[in-house]
Amino acid sequence: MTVKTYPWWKDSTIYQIWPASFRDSNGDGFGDIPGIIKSLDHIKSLGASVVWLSPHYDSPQDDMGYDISNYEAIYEKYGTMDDMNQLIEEVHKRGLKLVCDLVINHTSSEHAWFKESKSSLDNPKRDWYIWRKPRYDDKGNRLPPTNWLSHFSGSAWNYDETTDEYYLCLFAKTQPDLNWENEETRNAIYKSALEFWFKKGVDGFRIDTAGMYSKKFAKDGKSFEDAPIVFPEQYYQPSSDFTTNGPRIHEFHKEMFEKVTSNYDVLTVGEVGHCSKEEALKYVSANEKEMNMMFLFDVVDVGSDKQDRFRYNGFTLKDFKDAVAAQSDFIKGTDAWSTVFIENHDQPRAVTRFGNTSNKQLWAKSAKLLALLQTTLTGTLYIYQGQEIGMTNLPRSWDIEEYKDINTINYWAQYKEKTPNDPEADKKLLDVINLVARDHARSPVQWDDSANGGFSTGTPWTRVNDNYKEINVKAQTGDPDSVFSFYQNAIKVRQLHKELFIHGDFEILDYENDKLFTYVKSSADQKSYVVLNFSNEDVPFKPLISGDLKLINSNVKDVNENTLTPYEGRVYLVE
Ligand code: TEU
Repeated sequence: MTVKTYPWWKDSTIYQIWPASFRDSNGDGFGDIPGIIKSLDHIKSLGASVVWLSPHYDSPQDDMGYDISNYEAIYEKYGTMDDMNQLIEEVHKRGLKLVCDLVINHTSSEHAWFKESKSSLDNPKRDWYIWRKPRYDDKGNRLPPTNWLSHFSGSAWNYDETTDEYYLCLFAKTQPDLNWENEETRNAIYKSALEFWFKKGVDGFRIDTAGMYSKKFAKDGKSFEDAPIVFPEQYYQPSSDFTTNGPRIHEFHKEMFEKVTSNYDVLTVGEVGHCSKEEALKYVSANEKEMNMMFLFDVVDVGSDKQDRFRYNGFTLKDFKDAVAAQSDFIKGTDAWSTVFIENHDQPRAVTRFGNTSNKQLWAKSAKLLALLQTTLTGTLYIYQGQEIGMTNLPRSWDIEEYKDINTINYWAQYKEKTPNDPEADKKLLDVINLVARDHARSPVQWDDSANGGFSTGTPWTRVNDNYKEINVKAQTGDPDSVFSFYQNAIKVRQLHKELFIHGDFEILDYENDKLFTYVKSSADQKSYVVLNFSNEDVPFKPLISGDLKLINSNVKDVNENTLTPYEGRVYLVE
């Protein structure tokens, strides 16, 4: 058998921490860095080798830290710089690595750079952000420079009276987009957001909105064009044609690689979302020298409109297979690399969305089924806090007031403005929010069955899921039948057969089957056969491949040769 070696970031399993809801050590109701340090052994025992920490920087928290007011300071509720230095040390002491979040498409409007930029038309930092003059309709009403829609509803431009101009903000009004066209701005970003932390010893970055830095100008090279109308019932329209994968994006990434990231042995993973196979290869082909790997959203967006997650129409298993293939296949035969993930802080809980939480037995079985899927796909594996114990979405019975995410709040408010009295429509939208809102990932991690699930001794900033007594880390640790133990073992199996599961080729065998998801993973000298029953029915089992099948992992105790029970999954070696 050939033994190959790979860069560490390919073979790693990465555990994502979203600090506000991970673990509170001082009873103020917010997760914090000392709470993370206390929990590193849990992460290590899962089998993860890298921790990705969502933004820990100083921030007014309008978008939970993705609105940074100072790249070189810590948000005070999370701790101090000393705590952060200690975290880096404690992570390294355990042989783990630490990857931070790099949010450089925008800053907070509270960042000193923006305060300067906003102060006058001739401030030296004026051009560090994207300012444009208003336009006016026939009646003389002031309008934003374009009809671009914010990802958080309404206009992507915000008017500023001081200078009678609008600034671009593709997310919240308090998240102004930085002007990457300005070289001085780019160098300041490299120094403050990247170098500062590399010098402290962090091992890489998850690069937020990595496809959005280069905006596409109109022919005059300065103004912007209106976006095409895709949602006819509203004025503001998705701007992605002008704001994602733009004309200079690869130049910017190449510069960041050359000037900064290539000087360190670090992991870089870009959140890109959607792009063609050709475009994807530009970002993550090794030869292009931009980033190591990227997150594509095919799987997590399945069933939703790509431009608006709350326009949800459901999906078939075939759609899901397509999505998995899209994220896996683009690297086939290339020097590019990809990622495997099904949850993060922007997504609902996978077991609710893709599994079955109607009873305890199916909940555990389908959470394990998803673990089998994730641990057998090609690329670097990412696991989001709580996924390893099968945490679920928030209960449908909760009121909309329990939802705290700006994305959800703005969307609901805008909907209510247009539709004040329609209980039927309300119910429909609430069903969708209960399925796909970002809030589901953001409820506190359930550590044990004590008050607040052991997350905090104070009042949690956001409500703990009612099911913490049944679903928690303590109950699952050491229980051989738990979802957590299953993840531990599945990660071991993945590591034991790296060539197949981390690096192998992926081929779907039963594309048209609407109950089973069957695929083959192959390396130079081995094959694995994976069959996953995504339905709530017994399905006959007939191997679609020749050779002897040797079972190496499964989520049931007694495997029946001829039948797959509901949500049963099996991983075989083909001999
Ligand atoms: O997300 C960018 C992104 O494209 C999303 O998935 C976003 O959550 C979605 O468009 C909203 O419906 C990143 C971060 O992951 C997210 O948490 C931030 O809110 C966002 O950037 C702004 O920094």
